[in-house]
Amino acid sequence: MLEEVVGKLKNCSKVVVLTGAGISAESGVPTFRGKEGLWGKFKPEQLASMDAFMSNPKIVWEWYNWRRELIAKVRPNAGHVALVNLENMIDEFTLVTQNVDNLHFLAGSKSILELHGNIYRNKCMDCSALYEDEGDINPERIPTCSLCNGKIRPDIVWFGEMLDSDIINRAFLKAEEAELFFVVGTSALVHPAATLPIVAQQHGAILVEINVERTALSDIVDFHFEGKSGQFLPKLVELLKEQIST
Ligand code: BV8
Ligand code: ZN
Repeated sequence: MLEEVVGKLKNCSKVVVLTGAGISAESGVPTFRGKEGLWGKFKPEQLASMDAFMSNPKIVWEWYNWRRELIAKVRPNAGHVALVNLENMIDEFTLVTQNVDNLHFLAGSKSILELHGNIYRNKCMDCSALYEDEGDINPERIPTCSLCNGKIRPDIVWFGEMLDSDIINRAFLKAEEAELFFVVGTSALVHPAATLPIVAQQHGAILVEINVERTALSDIVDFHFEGKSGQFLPKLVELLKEQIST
């Protein structure tokens, strides 16, 4: 199965990889919907939504500060690094991530489309002005925007919020052009991200899923590999290197 995928991959020039929280799990970042997942303790609506921020900005900032501290202590894992190596071997490679943990950037990936924002970026909740160097926010004294006095919030896409139109449009364009589309470490439950692999397949892409369990996509993908991305992706890249050198 893997040889078959790599045999196709070596003849592809347009490859897209969509990642979710699963690719960061082996770095120690909790996923959202797993047993010990983030959503286990909290309800997404309670924390990752504008209503939550409007009604209780303090608890929302406490949650994001807690996640920032946790993520600051972890490093990219072999799965992130394998995607950097893959990017250097493919003519037109696009990494689309749902993750906000900045680990793909830290690993060295270049062409990243961050669909749901970035946990280290802040913005004004009213005029969206960016406050990148704000550092950690004190939940007791949330700063306000110097332009419009709006409260500063994480630059993350919450439930019910539109994604950045330029980013999501580019992601769909790349999905439509893709010859091979990998879906790595995502439960494929959140839209519009989870629509990307479907659009790719509708436009002729081969769909390859890498996950430790079956997901909402598993019945329609062309190849489903059960395994940890940190173990599987390096193997795939090694095999591709061998096949390209022969
Ligand atoms: C929007 C920010 C337009 C918070 C997040 C139908 C169509 C369109 C929209 C909707 C729809 N139905 C409902 C909606 C609305 C909603 C949605 O999709 N809801 C879902 C839950 C049904 N979508 C939205 O609200 C989006 N906006 O649609 O705008 C609009 C606007 C107004 C009105 C209507 C429409 C906004 C979505 C963004 C939400 N924000 N995060 C934060 O992060 O702080 S989403 C959240 O889930 C995370 O960001 C995460 O990225 C995302 C997806 O989760 P996963 O990454 O997949 O993580 P999960 O834990 O679920 O799964 C991990 C997987 O990894 C598992 O499969 C596991 O088996 C696997 N795994 C674990 N370890 C490993 C592994 N795999 C490999 N190796 C391992 N080692
Ligand atoms: Zn403002």
